[in-house]
This record gives sequence, structure tokens and C-alpha cells, in this order.
Amino acid sequence: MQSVRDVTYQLLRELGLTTIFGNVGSTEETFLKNFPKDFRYVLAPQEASVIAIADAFAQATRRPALVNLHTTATANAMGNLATAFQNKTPLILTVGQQTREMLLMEPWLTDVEPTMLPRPWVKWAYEPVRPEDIPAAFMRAVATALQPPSGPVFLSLPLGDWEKPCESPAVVRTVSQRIAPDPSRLAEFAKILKGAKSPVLIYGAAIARGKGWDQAVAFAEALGAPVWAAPASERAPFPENHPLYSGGLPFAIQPLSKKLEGHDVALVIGAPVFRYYPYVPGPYLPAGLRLLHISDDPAETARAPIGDSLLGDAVLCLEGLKQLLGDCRPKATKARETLPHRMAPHGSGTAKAPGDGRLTAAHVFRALNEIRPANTILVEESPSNLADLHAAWPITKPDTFYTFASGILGWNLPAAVGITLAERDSGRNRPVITIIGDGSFQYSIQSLWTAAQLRLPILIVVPKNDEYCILKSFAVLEETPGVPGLDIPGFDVVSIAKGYGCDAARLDDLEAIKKAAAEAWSKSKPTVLEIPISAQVPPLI
Ligand SMILES: Cc1ncc(C[n+]2csc(CCOP(=O)(O)OP(=O)(O)O)c2C)c(N)n1
Ligand SMILES: [Mg+2]
Repeated sequence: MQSVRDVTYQLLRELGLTTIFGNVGSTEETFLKNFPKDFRYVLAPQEASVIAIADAFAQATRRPALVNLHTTATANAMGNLATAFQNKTPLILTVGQQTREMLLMEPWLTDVEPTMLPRPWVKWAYEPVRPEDIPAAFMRAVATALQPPSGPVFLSLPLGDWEKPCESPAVVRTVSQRIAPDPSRLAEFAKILKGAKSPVLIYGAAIARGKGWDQAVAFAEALGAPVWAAPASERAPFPENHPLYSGGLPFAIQPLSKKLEGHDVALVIGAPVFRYYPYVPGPYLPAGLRLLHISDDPAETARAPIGDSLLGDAVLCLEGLKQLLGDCRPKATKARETLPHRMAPHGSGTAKAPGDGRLTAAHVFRALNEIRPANTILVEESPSNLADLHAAWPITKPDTFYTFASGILGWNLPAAVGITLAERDSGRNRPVITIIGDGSFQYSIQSLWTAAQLRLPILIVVPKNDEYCILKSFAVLEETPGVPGLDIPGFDVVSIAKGYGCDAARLDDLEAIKKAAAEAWSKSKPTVLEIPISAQVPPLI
């Protein structure tokens, strides 16, 4: 007779889920016992790192990823679980539970409310009522995670269940991952766009997730409309060197509305309406602008404060709209001549800031951009320098920019690990760089160990301003002087990185930075560069 463990591993094998990202505890050892040779276990020594490594691995492989955490210690990963949910990443999060024999007494490590713990950041949370239901629960979990909008799911698995008999083999099922739009509604949208005098397109991360760069370009060119990236887009939806590209929209109500002035129809595809951060009141849209919205997430279409929505897959809709446009002549857009171009002039001015004599972040980013191969993958969590980074580093190839959809720090360092592992597994081996603030660097620091153990050649650049700079910018905007806890002196980034097994150096000279960066990608370990930068406080918007 087969055991629940035998049947479950066979199912995972058939589903191609043979990598388990985890941090093990006593309640998981019965599941991991006699770990099969054809499976791989990727250990990260803290739960937050595990989730984000798996999230990015899933995104980079365009497959679900399997995670195994330790009962209620899942709480350590809540920030990155919330990010995975907002990233719409299909994650199968499993955790061990105390044995059923003792659960009633709540011994150590009991997950008292297992299906409540991960909420609201999972699509489904479940603890099977019978051990033999575990394989089918896995199958349901995978189906739920993959169907739109994709996202994390959670299974709590009592530790005594794995040796129990399981009579029947697991049933393997498949589900679809794209929702086609209502044809008549799509035709309506196409008609409105055709009739527009000056349409504008706002593209979101779902286009990148759906491998839709070519369709996004073809549609924008057919319509002849300028393209903005949705505010704080976690993936780049459009080539940033394309003549129709206008930049990233600001993440506040009034400034965003201002950028759309002069247009009569705006179409948002594959993003929320809109992802805001600071509250800068004003009209959602400029006068005379009609907003159309396409997303495959009913929660996203429901919560939009304005505009008319259509449920559907971003890329299917782009293809459908392009067809419906037929031979409509491209609008004579003024985008090419008049819209501000995001790319800053190259290398001009002094590299050192006037006050503290340190390099400016902008000069560091431009220097790095000079030496990087065109297909380099950039993973970003550098809050106060984001505008400088986007200006210095145009994304011109698909799947070469990743960040979080949530603003919850601690995702990007482990994410760079997951992406680099996926690059190596797939044989694509594109270089990976993460640029991460000295504050952000601290949240999932343990992922450095995983990167070093896996011998991943990640370049990790830490612009060190010794502060939570963006919060100082926020304090200016919100008029909240005197907030404590915004300075973070005394982190020795180099020693920390070396302690986890990485190469590391503190550099304050652009030529030395370029040389060290260029060498990093041919090593068999991660390289961390600590770069003291000027502590300027830029405006938040
Ligand atoms: C997990 C988490 N904790 C706290 C915050 C609040 N927060 C937002 S930005 C920030 C500081 C970021 O500092 P750093 O990475 O050094 O970037 P800088 O602003 O200096 O460029 C903090 C603490 C957050 N977003 N996420
Ligand atoms: Mg900082």
C-alpha cells in the first residue's frame, strides 16, 4: 500500500514541482523524510527570504513554485507573502502542523488557526480533513494558484499524516490560465479608441507577465498613441527606448491626472486604476478624459474609483483590440516631439555631490549602466533613488526588470536569488544586478547565504546614505517634522556580506565601481558593493 507521502511526491513529480523552497522545522521533517533524489531543496534560513526567492523563481520560470515553511513561523514571511499576492505569483505554500493526536491540547508549534494565519494574502487556505485528501488538496491548490488572477495558496499538513495509507493514485488535472474578454464589450472599447482624437495607453505588469511586449508595441503603433507605464509597475510592460514611450506615471492622484491632460481617451491594460502612494488630492482624471480599464482581476476592476472596466487577459485583449482596429490610421500623436523623455543626459556634471563629497546615486547608476550587457536583469529596491535609476537605466528587453507590487521592503534581495537561479536552470544565464538601499538590504539579509551556497554570480549594489531617505522625503510632503528613527548609521555592509559568504567591497570611485561590477558576473559567488552616496532628500513626486 502506498503512503500519503508516496502519492504526493508522485503527483508533485508529474506536475513538475520538484524544487522545494523552504526552511524546515520539526513539523516538516516527516514530509521531507528520505527526500527523493530527483527533488531539490533550496534552503533559506529565514521565512521571508524563502517566499521571495520562490516568488521570483516562479515569475522567472513562468511556473508555479512550491514552498515549505514551519507552522506558525509562516508569520515571519507575511510581508513577502503579501507581496507575492500583489505580484500575482502562483505559489503553493505548504506548512507543517502538529500531529492530529495532540492538536486539541495545543502543544508547542500548533498552528491554532491554520486557515486564518495567511489571510488575506492567499487565494485559498486549507487543512485537509483526512490524511488521504492531501494529494487532491495539492492538485486543487495548484489549480487555484494558476487560474486568473494567479496568486499564492496555503496548505497546512499535520505531521503524522505522511505515513498513512493512500489507496488511489493522485489525479493530475490541468486548468487554463487566461480569460478571454467579452467580445461585445471589447468591440465597444475598440470603437471608442477608434473614435478618439488623442488616445493614451497605460500599460501594466500583466503585459510583461503574459509575454506581451510584441503585442503591446504592435497595438500602440497601430493606434499611434503614447504609452505610459502604470505607476510603480513591478514589471516593465514596454520597451523604454521606443519612440512612443513616455515614462512611468507618478503614484499620486493629482500629479498623475496632470500627466494625462490633453487626451480624450485613456486605456489602462493589466494594472490597477491606479497604484497610488502619497495622498495628493485632486481629480482622478483631467477634464474631458474617458478612462477604459482592462484587467483579469475582478477585485482590481471592482475597486477602480473611476472608468469603465472589462475583465480579460491583458495580452488577449491587446491582440483582440489590434484586430478590431483594422486599418484605422494611427493617430497623429504629438508624443514623439513633445512628451518628456525619461532618459537623462549621459555622464554630465560632477560625480560628487557638493555637500558631503560623496558620489550621487545618479552617477553610480549611469556608470553601472555603461558597463552592463544589454540583457542584464535589474531587480530594484532603492526607494529614494528610483527616479534616478529609471532615468539612468532604460529597460529595453523583456523580462529584465523586477520589483515588488507592494512597497513592503525585503522582497528584492531574495528575489534576485530566485531570478538568478532560474537563469542558471534555464541556461539563459543573463547577468543579474540588484540595487538595494542600505535600509532595504536588512530585511531579508539571510538570502545572501542562499546565494553564496548556490554559488550564484549576483551583483548586489547598496547605495549607502545611512538613512531611510524616502521617509524623509515623505515627511517633507506630509509636513511631519521631527520623526525619529530615520537615520541608520553604523551598518558595515561589507562585513555583513562577507559574513554570509559573499565577496564584498566598499567603493567610492566610479572607475573602481565599473571594474568591480563588470567582474562580478563571471564569479561563482555573489558580489556586494557598498557605495557611500550623498544623503540628498529628493522630492517624493
Ligand atoms: C517591511 C517594511 N518595513 C518598513 C517600511 C517603511 N519604509 C519604507 S521606505 C523605508 C526606508 C528605505 O530605506 P533605504 O532602503 O535605505 O532607501 P532610501 O530611502 O535611503 O533610498 C522604510 C523603512 C516598509 N516599506 N517595509
Ligand atoms: Mg538609505
